[in-house]
Amino acid sequence: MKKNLLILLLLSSLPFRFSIHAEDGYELWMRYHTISNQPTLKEYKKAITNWTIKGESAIIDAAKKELQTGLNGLLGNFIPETNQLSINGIVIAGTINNLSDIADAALKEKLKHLGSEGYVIVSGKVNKKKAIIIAANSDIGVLYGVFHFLRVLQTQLDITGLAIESAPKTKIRVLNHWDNLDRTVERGYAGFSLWDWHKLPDYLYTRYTDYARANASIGINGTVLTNVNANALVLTKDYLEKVAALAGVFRPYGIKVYLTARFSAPIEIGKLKTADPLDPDVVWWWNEKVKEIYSYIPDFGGFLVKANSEGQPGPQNYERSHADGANMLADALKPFNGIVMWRAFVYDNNVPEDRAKQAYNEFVPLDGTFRDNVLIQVKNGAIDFQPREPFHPLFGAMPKTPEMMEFQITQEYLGFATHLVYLATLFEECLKSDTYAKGKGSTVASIIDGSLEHKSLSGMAGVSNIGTDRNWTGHPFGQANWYAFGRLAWDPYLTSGDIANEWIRMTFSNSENFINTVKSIMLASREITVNYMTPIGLHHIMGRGHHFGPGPWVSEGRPDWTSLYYHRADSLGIGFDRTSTGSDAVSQYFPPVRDQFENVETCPENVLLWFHHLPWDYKMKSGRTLWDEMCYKYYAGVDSVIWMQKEWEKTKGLIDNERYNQVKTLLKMQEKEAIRWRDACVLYFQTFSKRPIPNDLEKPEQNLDYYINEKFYYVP
Ligand code: GCV
Repeated sequence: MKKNLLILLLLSSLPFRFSIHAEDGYELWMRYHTISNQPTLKEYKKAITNWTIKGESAIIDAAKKELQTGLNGLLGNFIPETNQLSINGIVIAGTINNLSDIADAALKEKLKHLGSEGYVIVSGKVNKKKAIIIAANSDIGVLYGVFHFLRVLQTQLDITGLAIESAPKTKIRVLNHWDNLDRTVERGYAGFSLWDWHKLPDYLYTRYTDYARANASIGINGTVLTNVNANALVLTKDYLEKVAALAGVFRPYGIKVYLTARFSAPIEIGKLKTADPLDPDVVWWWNEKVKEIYSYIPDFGGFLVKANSEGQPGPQNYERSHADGANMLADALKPFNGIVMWRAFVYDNNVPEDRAKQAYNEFVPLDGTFRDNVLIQVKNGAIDFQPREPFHPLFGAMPKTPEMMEFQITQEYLGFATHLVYLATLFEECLKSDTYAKGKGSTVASIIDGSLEHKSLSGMAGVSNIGTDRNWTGHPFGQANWYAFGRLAWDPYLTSGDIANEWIRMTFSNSENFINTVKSIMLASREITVNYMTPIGLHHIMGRGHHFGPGPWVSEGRPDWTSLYYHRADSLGIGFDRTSTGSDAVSQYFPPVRDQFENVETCPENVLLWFHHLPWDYKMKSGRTLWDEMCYKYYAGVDSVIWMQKEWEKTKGLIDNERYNQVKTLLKMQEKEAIRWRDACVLYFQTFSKRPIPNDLEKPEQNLDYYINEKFYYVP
């Protein structure tokens, strides 16, 4: 007994950073391990001796809990809550109303411009004593401010002269879970769905709370719980009770719940004969359904809808338009302040038109006909979350309609959860693209944040990569993509480098050595993946259905689900001609972007084959032929994965062994898969080019048949 006690005492006296549990990644970027840099720790301890958060609400309770946990962990000892304001080193947080005694005019003025979710964090004096003040206009602003303050400490910034002001630039910042009610996740690679529908509404895992904490910490304020390939069952009473239970867990973290609405629900669960959006019975049914939903979830956010796409029902089944469908739902939601996120991801295999053009063709004529609580949710590119796509031509083409971004965080086309691909660079590339919708400077970011057309409704959605895996995302670096999505939804003008810097510090270490190495891996990783998968603008050449691994030979089934449709390789050359002599998709872009893509000389080489069908001996800027360039890109992709491994090995000993080894193993797997991509693609395209692989490149070990005949069973 005595011996056990001694061991316990010994263990509890160890600093937090030598945590006795394995580093399994569960804590994400909210690790709050004690700061190991002694001078910084000393400085922080001097500056932070006590804390208080004014106000009373579930959100304020969440903020208190977070601040208490965060400070205790980071500073390595208990930091007490106090009511005494005349002490040095107090952190004081609250809404401006609750801080009116201590807030000066300047602080009040600042908050006037920061809206309902913004906050300020300032170093100042209260009762002549040094204090740090976190002030906001609302409780949720206080919680966001607390998370930001903890981030400042986690990333070890100077806290002597804090003068932070922050407010989200977009209004709706949501994760889209493609989670089914049987707990499978469409395109999910991190286990099963977090939502344990069977045990809901009674059993509430602490993971639900940690999910909400993680989202709130990066400013995400909504979650669509269910798959866009929707099941009407979730709209029935039994499920609404379960949804309400989840909403109850998320509410203290400012996260609203949304559901996907299956357009045919009035037939499937309402026993109506039709789902025609103009039919009075259908309108009545949705109105009653929406009322029922709000009786369970008073702050329900609204619906996300995939209609008339990939077999999903929609208004076009009744010869009605997307606007007819969206408006009918919007009218039902309007009295409750709910919104509709109507997806623009539509294409029809019966339409002989280039798939890349269809969304634009369908939606642009509807501009101005949507209700004011409808947003059109547009994928970043016109095809489907490819490793590289030019930005979607719909951005900026519907000036009267709020357009929100849909990014895919889960790596459906980027190697699932075995490839380290930091997606913030992809997100940033798209957000920074200039659409020229209203002349120079009409970036995608300025469209989706509503600033270009002065829209009050704006938003960003991210298709979640989260599941029941202990570390949430399967690959430890998948966490960075969740993190980056949230940060960019809050501020689409942040850079991927700055976001990586924050995330690495909070998730792994503040060691400069470690940060520099890992940041360079992260920032290069997406281009590396493009190189070994789809260089020079190739796209959609993944394995059939599951999209795992290469499948440039995929040729059966509906044409726009084959690879041949996209790469169009033949004996003369390769690429999809989308210029005015081809499908003319370029005409959907504003000039001068249209002209830039149209002209083979000015078209960026990284999207060349997206827009042009070019001969194998076409001269690239490097002086090489197109064929040789393609080979070199594929080989460079694999070489770079080997480089990533070597870089990662330099970090041994700088972080815990568990995560170090996990990433090491995954990088090895990534190399294997990159080789498969390279060899399969080069061998396949060689059957058309009839040219040799350049002499200085090693030859593939297997032949093409080997790759074509490889079978992957039960791919997630
Ligand atoms: C949810 C792609 C994916 C589908 C997904 C669809 C969509 O086609 O492969 O799994 O369906 O996009 O975004 O609706």
